[in-house]
Amino acid sequence: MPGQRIVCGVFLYKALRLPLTMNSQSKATARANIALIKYWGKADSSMNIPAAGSISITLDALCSETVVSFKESLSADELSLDGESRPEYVPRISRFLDILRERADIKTRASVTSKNNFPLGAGLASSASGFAALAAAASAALRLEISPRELSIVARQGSGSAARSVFGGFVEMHADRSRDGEGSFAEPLLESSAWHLEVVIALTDRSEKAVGSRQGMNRSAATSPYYVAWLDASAKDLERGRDAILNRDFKALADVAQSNCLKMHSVAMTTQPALMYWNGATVECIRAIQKLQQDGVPVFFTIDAGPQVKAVCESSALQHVASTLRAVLGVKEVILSGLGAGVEWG
Ligand code: 2P0
Repeated sequence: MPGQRIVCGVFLYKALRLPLTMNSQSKATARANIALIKYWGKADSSMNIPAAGSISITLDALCSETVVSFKESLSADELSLDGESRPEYVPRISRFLDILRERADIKTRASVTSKNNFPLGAGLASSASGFAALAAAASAALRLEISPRELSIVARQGSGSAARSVFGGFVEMHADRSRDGEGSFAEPLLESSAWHLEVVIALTDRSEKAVGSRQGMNRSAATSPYYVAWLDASAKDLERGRDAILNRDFKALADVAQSNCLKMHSVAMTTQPALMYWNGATVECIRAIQKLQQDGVPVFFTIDAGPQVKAVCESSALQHVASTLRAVLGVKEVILSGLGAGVEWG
């Protein structure tokens, strides 16, 4: 049950009260997710509450593995990301760890070591898997007794999409700004084993994007003439997306996911200055997928804040979709992924 404390399975964590000073280490893994009904805009920046709900699928193939070590010997938090020290990200990580330190009533600094098996900042949801893994590892290292829902609320404060990566399969994120953000959490909608979908990610550019999602969505809210219409449409799209998933209706999910993706990018493109996340190969991938659809192949596209195209398909179409996208000019690599699990410890 969402409201229960964590007492079993991967969420097993016994509350061992530690002294207020401590040296303690834990490791957690979280997977990236891609939104089929997207989050683009905040209701409250200080608590990082989204302006609308969202629905995602958690991907098996894209992982962040994070070790957090609280050490009395440290005078400041430190971060190693894929083998490199990244001091520019430390202030954001420190603010996030402060939420958990306050809960645990300690001030001890932490060393954070995170490894990702995919490019960061390229529209592949690295902040989602990264902050979900960080929240899980840090709360375990601090021996906090925390429910999956509470973990999702904590992860949201690091990155909105991270709230969804706490869970596996099909996940819905709620956008309730009341009760100090306690109503804004993700929860499972359908287990991955209940509907076998596959994802083909066409990588068209591995470099980090010029404008990050956070800055981009805030700019869209301030300047796009379509922002209010986008939020209005989100409520209906959420309902359609949720129904399609619960009914395992591929055609209905394809229709609403593609339409929602294009609405989000219409808002991005009409932001000032324009947020043009696509490149030429992105457009060619969309055309290739539209051609497959005309030929009756069960596939649809979605694109996040970057130039990569994610093609979601039924299992029977996986090899056909993968070979089609691999052949598109400008596609550098395709990554195949099934749907994956939520956070795991150890
Ligand atoms: C999503 N994206 O729903 C949408 C689609 C990008 C495009 O969630 O400011 O990195 O850290 O809460 O979570 C990216 O936004 O933003 C995102 P913050 P986040 O997946």
